[in-house]
Amino acid sequence: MVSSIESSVGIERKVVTELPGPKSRALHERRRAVVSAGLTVGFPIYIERAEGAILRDVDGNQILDLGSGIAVISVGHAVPEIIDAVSAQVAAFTHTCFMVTPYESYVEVCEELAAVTPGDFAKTSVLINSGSEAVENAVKVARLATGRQAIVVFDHAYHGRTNLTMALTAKNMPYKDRFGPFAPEIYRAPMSYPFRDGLSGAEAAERAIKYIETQVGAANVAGLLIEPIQGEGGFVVPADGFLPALSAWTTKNGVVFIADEIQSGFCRSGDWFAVNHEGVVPDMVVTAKGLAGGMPLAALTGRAELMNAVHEGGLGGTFGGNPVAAAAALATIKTMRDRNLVARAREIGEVVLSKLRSLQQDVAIIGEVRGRGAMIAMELVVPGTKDPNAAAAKAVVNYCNQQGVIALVCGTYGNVIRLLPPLVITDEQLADGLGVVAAAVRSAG
Ligand code: PLZ
Repeated sequence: MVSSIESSVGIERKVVTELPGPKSRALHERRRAVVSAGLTVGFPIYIERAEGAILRDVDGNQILDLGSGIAVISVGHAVPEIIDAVSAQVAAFTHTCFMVTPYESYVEVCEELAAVTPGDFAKTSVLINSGSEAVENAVKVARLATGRQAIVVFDHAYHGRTNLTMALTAKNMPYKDRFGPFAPEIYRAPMSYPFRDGLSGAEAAERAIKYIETQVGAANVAGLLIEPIQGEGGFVVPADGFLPALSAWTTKNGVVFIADEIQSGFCRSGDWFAVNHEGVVPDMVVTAKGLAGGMPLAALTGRAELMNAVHEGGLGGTFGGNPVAAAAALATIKTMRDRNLVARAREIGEVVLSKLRSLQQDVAIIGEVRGRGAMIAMELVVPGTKDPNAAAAKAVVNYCNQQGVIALVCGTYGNVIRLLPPLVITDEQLADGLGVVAAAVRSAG
């Protein structure tokens, strides 16, 4: 099948032109005339092919991808099993609309979601197109199932760019600025952010719960929505005990606990889901990104009694659970199991943590190194303080880009460098990439 076509993408980082090269620069000029200026311009090298952890651009540069297209390509680029599954599905049929005439792969994806998400109770799912849309559906279902309206979210949260999810997202610029008015009945509680608040998980949970009980009222809360490790907000890992305490509070108060595992899920954190590290079992889980190996697919999975409380026709969408995306998801999940990518994510985490922690010993701009599995970040500060150092973060990413490495910035203050390598990255590629990142940090420091 298609996967047997020999790929010409190498396995090594190789910069052969200035970056961006002449062909990328020409494409970027064309883009300016027709693509909205409202989109972020990350690193404008235009990609023509990719394999494993390497992107090849139109000028023939081979770029090491430590971003995975923002945590999507966890299984790597151009996985033969996914290419085969997608190609076969394209040839069979590409769309019917599951609500009009259904097909097996949608059901199979929901069976897999029920099996891999935490909790051994009956679960049902709805498949949709984007992370934001999955979050929107979680809010719809939580409200309908509880008959309540308030949704509690957290400082530094990122949940999307649609109108409802902008309201759920914390950071104003660039996500929300002048795009309001925003949806009502959204309440933002304080997050556990050990580097900045110094609180234990129990203390931070008590603070959040006190806020909710005094300013919202437990009986008004439909759902508590949280990223178990915050993504865009800065790879904030809450202190141990924070998530279990919140989860216990939701159970006690009839509140739906919704884990946004869009960035942290599907092996990324060194477990199938980041909530598993503390044995937290959410009532609902939202997934997207890594789920379908690069095809657009998202899901809301939850306790059957909540998900099935919705009247027939209350959930859906034209493209949701598209058969090609569903085929990709099945091949992706199988690949994750077959290659034991949970274990590989843990190995990557150990290598990255030890490298960056030793770098922290001799570079004063690293305030903290944190994360789990293949989801590790450095928070950069002004030396001797905890003041965010966004300029250094920008310099580090630019340096990496010039050396042919993709690394991404995140954080409410724009001062966190996050590494999200494909989980199939080789040891050699990882060592090479970390060498570049270390040189970049030294140069910025
Ligand atoms: N929830 C936790 O990480 C997407 C956003 C990139 P969509 N994060 C990348 C950008 O600048 O738009 C994300 C996430 C978490 C929800 C979302 C939203 O997922 O698929 O982008 O809608």
